[in-house]
Amino acid sequence: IAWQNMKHIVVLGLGKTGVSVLRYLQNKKQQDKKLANVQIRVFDSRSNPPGLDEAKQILGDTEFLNRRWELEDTLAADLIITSPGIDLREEPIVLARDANIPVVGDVELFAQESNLPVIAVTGSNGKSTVTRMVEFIAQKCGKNVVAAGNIGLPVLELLQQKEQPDAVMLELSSFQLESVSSLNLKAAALLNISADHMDRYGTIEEYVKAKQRIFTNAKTWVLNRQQQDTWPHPITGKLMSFGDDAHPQHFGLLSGNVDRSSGPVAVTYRGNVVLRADQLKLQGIHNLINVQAALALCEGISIDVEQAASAVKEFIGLPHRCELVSSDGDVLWVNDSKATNIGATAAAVEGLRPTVNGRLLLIAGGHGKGADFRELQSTLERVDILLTIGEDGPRLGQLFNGSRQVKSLQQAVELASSLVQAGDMVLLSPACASFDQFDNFEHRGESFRQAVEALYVDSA
Ligand code: UMA
Ligand code: ADP
Repeated sequence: IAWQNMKHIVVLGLGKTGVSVLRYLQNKKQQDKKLANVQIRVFDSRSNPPGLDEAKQILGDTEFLNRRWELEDTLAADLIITSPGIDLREEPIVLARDANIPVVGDVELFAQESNLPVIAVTGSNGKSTVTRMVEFIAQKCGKNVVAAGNIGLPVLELLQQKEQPDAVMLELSSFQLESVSSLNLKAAALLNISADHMDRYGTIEEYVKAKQRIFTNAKTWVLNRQQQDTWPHPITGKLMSFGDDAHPQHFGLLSGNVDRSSGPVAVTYRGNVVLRADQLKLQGIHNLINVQAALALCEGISIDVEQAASAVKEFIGLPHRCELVSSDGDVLWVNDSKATNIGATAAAVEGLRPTVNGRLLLIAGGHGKGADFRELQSTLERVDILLTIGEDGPRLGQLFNGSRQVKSLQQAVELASSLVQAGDMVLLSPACASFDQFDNFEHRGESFRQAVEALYVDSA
């Protein structure tokens, strides 16, 4: 970024990212006199933008415009910094790019301004789990590694802190990766691809391409053997793959029997067992996959694999991801509210089904983000009862004989409780975003937990 020639900077979007960008720019202006006269304008089109109160405290001489940005706004800039929620295909942004005005996100800005060692993960599902897992392992192994990015802490905030970490573990969304080009990574992982955010991408190929940008300047490439069609070509870094099978050089899983029917029993590295599945506090094959990716990333910042494998045993996972919220009445109630796409729900059903003695009752539906639910067909065959909620519930229900649409999540829980018996599992794994009925996935998960708790309070 050519700061010395800078006169006008335009920041698009307030929110968490916009606030972190403003803070960074204001500090930079204070530290570098040559930037004192740079004019910063921040735009947000929503009537009550999320970070406004915080932003007001740091605005300084920044101009805040509570309106949609037009072409003349973007063309007047020497640098445009966008929030991930903003679609780069918008005309004022496309035309500014055509006019050679640099358009960057907060992650690209961080990449150009920081020398910290960084490792990163992307994928449709499991990013946050792997991010927190790596942070947990590293801390247990005596390294101060901080998680940032899509996980909720905008990465520029790290540069404001006095004490710098040993390394940064970045969770990156496809939105963030769209504008990243110079991020140097010690190791980068692409966990998996399943259709998501199809309202923002024309084709699945475009979505995959955005994700693959994570490898642009990465030393070690951590890739999923079960999805080789998503691998970038050519592979120019050191390949370290993971998967649900055994592998002599890379990470892998060991099965309990030869035909693999009993499922995996251990994680292996270069053919040697480093961790037994029953030593983990996490459930499901997808988490054995996540562990492999986390170990590979840790190796990228020189954390010994054996030591990391020992540390991960204590990791308890994140709330709202296949989280057991109650086993009262011998019925298992599992909150997987974070399953906002088909891939996550498929992983939950496939991963949990073998652990259920009785029937599996699934509660799903919400805002489908343009997804083609037919991809869930084979997963739904493993479900015994389907209750649907939300605006796309009926579309999902069409795929399942005898499914029942209910108005609210609370009603779904009440109906479920009248249908289940000891040994059954009720799984909330919506395969949809939550905005149609809730503030966010946490709100949805909490509502589920409360409705379940109320059942047993009432019956006590
Ligand atoms: N805005 C407009 N006009 C628009 C769109 C947005 O003015 O057309 C404004 C919004 O009013 C908002 C601002 O732009 O004030 C910024 O919005 P944002 O959606 O980019 O949100 P942030 O608060 O900056 O949060 C973002 C990520 N959000 C998205 O990518 C949508 C957060 O990921 C991330 O934690 C945060 O940066 C810190 O890096 C959330 C997310 O949902 C968890 N991510 C998606 C996902 O995981 O599926 C990708
Ligand atoms: P992300 O940050 O990518 O959204 P999370 O770790 O928050 O990922 O998990 C999101 C959802 O995906 C949860 O429902 C979780 O159970 C499921 N999940 C976690 N890891 C995987 C994986 N490796 N493959 C498929 N689904 C997964």
